[in-house]
Amino acid sequence: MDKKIAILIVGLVGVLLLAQAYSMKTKQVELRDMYYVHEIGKDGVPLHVGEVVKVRGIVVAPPGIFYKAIYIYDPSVGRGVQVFGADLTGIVNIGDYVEVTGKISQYKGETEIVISSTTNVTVISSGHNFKAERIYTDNAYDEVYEGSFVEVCGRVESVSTSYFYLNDSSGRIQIYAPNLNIGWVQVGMNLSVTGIVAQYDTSSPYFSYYEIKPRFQSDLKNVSAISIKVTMSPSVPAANERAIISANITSPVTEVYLNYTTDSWENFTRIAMTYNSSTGEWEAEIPGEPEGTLVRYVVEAKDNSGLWNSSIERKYYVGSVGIDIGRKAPQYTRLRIYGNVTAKPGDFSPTNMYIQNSSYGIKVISGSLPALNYGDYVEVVGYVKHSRTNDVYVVAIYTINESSGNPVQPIPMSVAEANTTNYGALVEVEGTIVAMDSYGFNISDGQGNVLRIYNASHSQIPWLSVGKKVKVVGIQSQYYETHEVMIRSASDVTEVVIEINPIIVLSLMAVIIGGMRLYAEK
Ligand SMILES: [Ca+2]
Repeated sequence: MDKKIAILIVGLVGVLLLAQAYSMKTKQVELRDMYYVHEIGKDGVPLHVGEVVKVRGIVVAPPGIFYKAIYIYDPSVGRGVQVFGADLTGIVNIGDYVEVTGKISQYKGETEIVISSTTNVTVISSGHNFKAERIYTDNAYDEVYEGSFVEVCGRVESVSTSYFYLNDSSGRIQIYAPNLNIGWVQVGMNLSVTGIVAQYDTSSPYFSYYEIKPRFQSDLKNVSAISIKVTMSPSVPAANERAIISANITSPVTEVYLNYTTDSWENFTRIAMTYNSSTGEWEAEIPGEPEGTLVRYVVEAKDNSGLWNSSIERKYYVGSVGIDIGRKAPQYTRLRIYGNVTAKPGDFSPTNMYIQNSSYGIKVISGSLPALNYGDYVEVVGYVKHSRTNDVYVVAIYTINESSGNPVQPIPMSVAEANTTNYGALVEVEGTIVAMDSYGFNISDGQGNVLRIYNASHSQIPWLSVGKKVKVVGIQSQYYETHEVMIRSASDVTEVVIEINPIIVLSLMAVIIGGMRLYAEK
């Protein structure tokens, strides 16, 4: 090889390597929400394990309680995560709002953010008020609550040296407190426990052994055995409309309060509830709030022996919110959403459908859906549910068909984009069939990206075969690690006939004829 050319090649390779090193160094670490951090695959391992991310939250378990770990909690979504790896004593305090840069990891089934140095944590602001979300004991035995800061109340079922079981009759949860004094805890006691939902599961798939870890001795309290059930009217108040909260309490009580907040318990209002002798319930009003406000409330009552207990925390969005907001709402938040029907009841199941507004869609589940057509504009009132499969949907309290409309135009999307996002929307993708099975088929874009097409409607499409290029319309969805497009009927799949450009054909013919002539002339 010519020496000059060799030097040139070496120089070029050097420049390329430098450019790559530079781009890696300057690669932006993305700020991610707690939903992203907690996305898992069907083995229970975080989908984004090994990825370096930024997350923000309030320190609810400070350094020194769980060895080198702290817990941060984002009250706006009701999710938190363990931060592990460097001793943060003297760096962060309880109530600090912090930004953490670290690697998504997992230990014994629990998702964590691993930091390598104290410089990976920055305190944004300090002295925040926060409150554990009061949930059912059975809620805590769920991947969806892992890392959350919660309070449960129930009856002690059994006691061991370092843990005990608590049950409010929804299902028991282990309270793991090896560093606290629990010698006084006895079977039959009614206790309130505040702490972190954690997991200690030693084998895959990681869907067992959830527990609550109280932080301080004061996180364990004797409470009343009374049960407080709350209802709200209307189901979701309109903008500036007051909500009437009613509490049904099983036993005589001396004091009843409604606590509510519009800023995730940074500040809250406490109102004495009044007894309505005609209904036998305690009542108070939450005043009207602006459209889109997220309101949280809890009812607290004191029994004859001076012990307190509380209701489950309830949440609602005032007025209506966009489907994009609804998809990120905390677990069990009540809301009103509007959208056009993209998958009718019966397409996938008689008890579900999909609606969409702008680029976002969502599944709606109900045992009594009206007869609907594509494009119908509907109002849905219900509550949001996140599932560990990374699916999110609304369980409808009621659905009203507002008006008929034109079917939604599918959003054109590449195979690669459909494989990395989930908007719950009606999309259109194109690719070549590379595999088929009884539940659907896979398409490829020819550039290494393969997308699952799920035949959720069990449609008969006999003409499909491997190698055919197809255009697919369907609902974009996610099931654990699998991103997929769900077809609604056989007509959602059409064959793409490879068109022959006449100009190219003519040019090719001209070249061939020219070549033949040249050959003949020789
Ligand atoms: Ca887990």
